[in-house]
Amino acid sequence: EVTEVKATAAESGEKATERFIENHGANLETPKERVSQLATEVLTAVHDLIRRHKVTYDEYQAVKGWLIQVGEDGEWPLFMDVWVEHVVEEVATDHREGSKGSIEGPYYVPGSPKLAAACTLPMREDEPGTPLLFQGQVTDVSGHALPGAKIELWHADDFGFYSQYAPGLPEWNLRGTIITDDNGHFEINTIQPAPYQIPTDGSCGRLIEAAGWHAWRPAHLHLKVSSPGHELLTAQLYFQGDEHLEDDIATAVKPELIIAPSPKADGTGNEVSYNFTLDPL
Ligand code: MBD
Ligand code: FE
Repeated sequence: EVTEVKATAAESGEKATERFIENHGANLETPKERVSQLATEVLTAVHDLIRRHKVTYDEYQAVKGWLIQVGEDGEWPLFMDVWVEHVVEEVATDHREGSKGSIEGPYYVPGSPKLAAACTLPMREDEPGTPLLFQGQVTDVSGHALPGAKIELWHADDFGFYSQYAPGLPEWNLRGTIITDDNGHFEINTIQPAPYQIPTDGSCGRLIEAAGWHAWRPAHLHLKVSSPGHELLTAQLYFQGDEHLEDDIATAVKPELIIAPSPKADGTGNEVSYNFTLDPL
């Protein structure tokens, strides 16, 4: 029987940090002028804030200790993706005419198992949760179907845990790479994920608690949709009626990304259609 696992900040953070270093090892060559300008503006913003709020020595040392601890907990990927990435995504996709995207978040793993257009995501025999049939089509901005498009789908389980970042889950649980059929269609069987609470026992959790915030993201599906000659679409889909659509800790919800699954006629769970439109490169 499937039971709830306990994920700790230290475990999931350490894995997210390891993964990040594996996938983003190369150093970016950025002109000195740009580095200097951006670094100066960040530091000046901090200096201004210290003056405006008369930040004390005790507060300065507390922040220093907290920053050190974020690294020790491996929570820099989590911190950056929760509180910063949404603005980078906004700037990067500003020009697009096709589907809206959203942030990648800290739990993407490349190379998930390849699946046919009509498929079931890898899951446990008694995977808990409401079954979801998720179907649709991938097209370009003129509405032409994109056969052979790649949809990487990953999401949390019914307890809010991601495979490879929480103990006790099969390696590729609820992760797959789906290839669209000759008409650009896909038809994926999975389960509806649960709302996700970012780890509360690490440094990000300490910040949330100290600030009186909450740690929740609405339930979501993560996707990367791609096809040669088109821009990669990184997106998330959310569920209508979720109590955290309006106060996502990661500020990553857009109205275009909210789906409303309805009960299937045969009573075996829910179904929903969603189409993806990819911009040309
Ligand atoms: C998640 O699952 C997520 O998608 C983001 C953005 C941050 C933390 C956990
Ligand atoms: Fe997520």
